[in-house]
Amino acid sequence: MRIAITREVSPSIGRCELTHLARQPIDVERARAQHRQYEGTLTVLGCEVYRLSATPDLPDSVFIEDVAVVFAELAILTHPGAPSRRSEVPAVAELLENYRKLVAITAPGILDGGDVLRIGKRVWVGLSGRSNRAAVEQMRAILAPFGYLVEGVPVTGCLHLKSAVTQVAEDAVLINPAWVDGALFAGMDVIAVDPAETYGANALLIGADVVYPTAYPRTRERLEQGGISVHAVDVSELAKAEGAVTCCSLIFEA
Ligand code: CIR
Repeated sequence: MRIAITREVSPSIGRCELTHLARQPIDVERARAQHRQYEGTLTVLGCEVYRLSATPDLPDSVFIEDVAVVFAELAILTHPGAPSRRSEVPAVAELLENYRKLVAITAPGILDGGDVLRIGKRVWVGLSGRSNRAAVEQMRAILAPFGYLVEGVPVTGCLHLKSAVTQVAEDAVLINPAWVDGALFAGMDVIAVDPAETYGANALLIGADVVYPTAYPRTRERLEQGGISVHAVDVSELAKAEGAVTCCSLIFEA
């Protein structure tokens, strides 16, 4: 069974962390409606969706990807780079422990799940404002017994590694080459975002389908021309909080 854990949009999302965007008012009801449609798409793609509730003290908790990284063998709880997000972890841990053994990243390591890209047994970790080398070392030690190769990757100009690159097919990635070096993915098909769609590299691969924001039609066309099946979702309200499609769920096989 494929499970997707999501977390309700907090009533205080307007007080979210912001790094690259100027603060704009966020319509909570609209964000919630978009989030429910996103969950509906996950259901259509075969996920059993479990939604955790949110509280006003956790403005960013809808971006659940950042607090855990789930592997087949275990789950890693992160130590989020933004201190305001560290209290998001316990509720997610409580649910995840039903499915996986849990291991935690600890200080001085900082890690956001948005910086972790896993393809097969390779794991790239963005060295961003939210994740550091100490966390990469901890991940390497945790994952080495299972044969994963963990590599720290410089990321510039964006929040997380997965703002710059995501997997869109078994052997293809979608990247913004201004933010991450495409040479890292030698041997795979590398599809670049349309230059006018800077934030368009974040896509969520589920099976052979891709969940993708409606905001980037030109890049979407590139994906479809590459034979990729795209399910478009409007996440414009969540994008004001610097969120996109990978960050709103934790997806794994039970
Ligand atoms: C933050 O800055 O932490 C949130 N406002 C946005 C997090 C988005 N997370 C993600 O893309 N993985």
